[in-house]
Amino acid sequence: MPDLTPASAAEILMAQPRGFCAGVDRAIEIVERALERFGAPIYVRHEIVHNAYVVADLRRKGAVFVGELDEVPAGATVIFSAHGVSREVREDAARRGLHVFDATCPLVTKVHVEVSKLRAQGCEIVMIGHRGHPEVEGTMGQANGGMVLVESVGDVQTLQIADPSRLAYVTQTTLSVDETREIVAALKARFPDIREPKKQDICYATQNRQDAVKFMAPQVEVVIVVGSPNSSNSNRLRELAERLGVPAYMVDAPEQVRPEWIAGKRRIGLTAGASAPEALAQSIVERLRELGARQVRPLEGIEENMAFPLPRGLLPTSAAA
Ligand code: 0O3
Ligand code: SF4
Repeated sequence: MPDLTPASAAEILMAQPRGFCAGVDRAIEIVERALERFGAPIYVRHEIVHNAYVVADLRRKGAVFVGELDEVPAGATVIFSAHGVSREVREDAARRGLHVFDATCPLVTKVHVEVSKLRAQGCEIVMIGHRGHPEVEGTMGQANGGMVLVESVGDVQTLQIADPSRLAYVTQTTLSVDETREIVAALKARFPDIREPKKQDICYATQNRQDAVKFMAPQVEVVIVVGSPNSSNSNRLRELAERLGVPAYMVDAPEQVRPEWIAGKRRIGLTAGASAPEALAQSIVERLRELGARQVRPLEGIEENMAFPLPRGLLPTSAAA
């Protein structure tokens, strides 16, 4: 019989860091500033970041989210999401005469630049990532062929490479650090000359949020991750907690927290993916309090101070000159 007593006196441990990264902060600010400067509607190709709360908030303010550019009227303003776009999408926007602001995270753009350079040097490129994810489509769309996707160690074994002496790999920025290490080890075992990024493509925010879960998980009996179902980095946080032996759930609205998840638990860990706003995390804390949790304790962890500049056309007018 499961223990269904309320989480009375349970303590909530808050992971540090959690929530918004610099790329997400910048992407949302780009949409907000474009709305202020040009007025609604502002079109956004794909969800600006993978969070239902953020998307609903911007929609209320006048953003119109579209799947593809053919849904955008000629001459309108369109913003590319933080996950980046292929060259084809960029060229299509130019052909349609759209006014573009690019909210691609600079750390995703860095991988795009690397792909272009490697292709110019004649390298074939293995991309480690998740099929169908917009970042993977954008990054693989920087090359005209010559790239192959691997999602697992198993995929590495079946790779067909024309010239293993001219081979490199890049990765999605939001992958599991540990799983990627295993895939890279398999790649190096099969292709000892494979070139690797100078600094890993998994970004600082992904690394820090996973490290924070590793620190938090042994101290709690259940982990709640604030994040939407299509958020890759949020899913990786939930999986990581489970791999560390702690039951973990992902939610993007307070009413999704089920009483039985926390019944009888004395310590509840809370974290949030890079696209989940702190206001949403606090609404989950409120829900946990309603269910009987008492104290909230922020854990120690890295203080992030990364910030990326806005595109020129959206700077305050005095700074844009
Ligand atoms: O890439 P992911 O699904 O994790 O995207 P999110 O949830 O929107 O988070 C921001 C990360 C990003 C834009 C790509 O690095
Ligand atoms: Fe950029 Fe990393 Fe945030 Fe993605 S998770 S938007 S790469 S900082």
